[in-house]
Amino acid sequence: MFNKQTLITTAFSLKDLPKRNLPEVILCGRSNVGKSSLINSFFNNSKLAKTSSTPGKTRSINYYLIDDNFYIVDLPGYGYAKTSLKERAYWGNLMFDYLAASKNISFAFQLIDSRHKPTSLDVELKKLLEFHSINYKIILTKADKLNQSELAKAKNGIKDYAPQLSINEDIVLYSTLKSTGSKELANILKMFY
Ligand SMILES: Nc1nc2c(ncn2[C@@H]2O[C@H](COP(=O)(O)OP(=O)(O)OP(=O)(O)O)[C@@H](O)[C@H]2O)c(=O)[nH]1
Ligand SMILES: [Mg+2]
Repeated sequence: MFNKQTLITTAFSLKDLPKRNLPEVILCGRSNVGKSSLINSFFNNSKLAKTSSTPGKTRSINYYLIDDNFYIVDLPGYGYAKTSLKERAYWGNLMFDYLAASKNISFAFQLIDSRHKPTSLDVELKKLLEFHSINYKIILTKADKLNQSELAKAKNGIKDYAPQLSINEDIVLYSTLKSTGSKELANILKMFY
């Protein structure tokens, strides 16, 4: 399981999406939250996804084929203050159209920085996932930056954000530095084997 990872497609528009029908697991969340870093850390492959301390690194929809079983889809981040209005509109439309068009989205992870409250854009995206009946879990990233009681508080905060989620099963703490959360993630992704 999780042996081979290949960047298959870098799509800037919907016509570039892969034609092959495989389950898609999408990673979405604000710019800089750690989507691309999570891919590298989970698959222990630091050269797989491009990451940056400057928000807005991932501009395209990037498909990683995992073994020959499913795609992990790294989506461009949202909410970066310096993004131009034009780019924001581009992101919104791309995301909106992608979520509506792709029939293969099997699961979504919404990543939220464990130190910050969900933003209004997080809420919008979550509503979009719910509108399309996409099952999702929340990943609280950068868990190494908080202590145990702060992490417990962060998890509880998500209960207000998405009350239907179970604290123990649907909210995963993740850290690329401590590899917190890898086991939980593997447990979810093994459904594609
Ligand atoms: N301390 C710590 N830093 C992290 C962690 N995950 C990511 N980072 C840092 O956060 C920054 C942003 O990471 P990216 O993975 O590029 O973020 P992204 O969500 O892909 O951002 P966009 O591509 O702009 O949407 C980088 O400087 C990472 O090193 C983590 O678990 N712990
Ligand atoms: Mg990225």
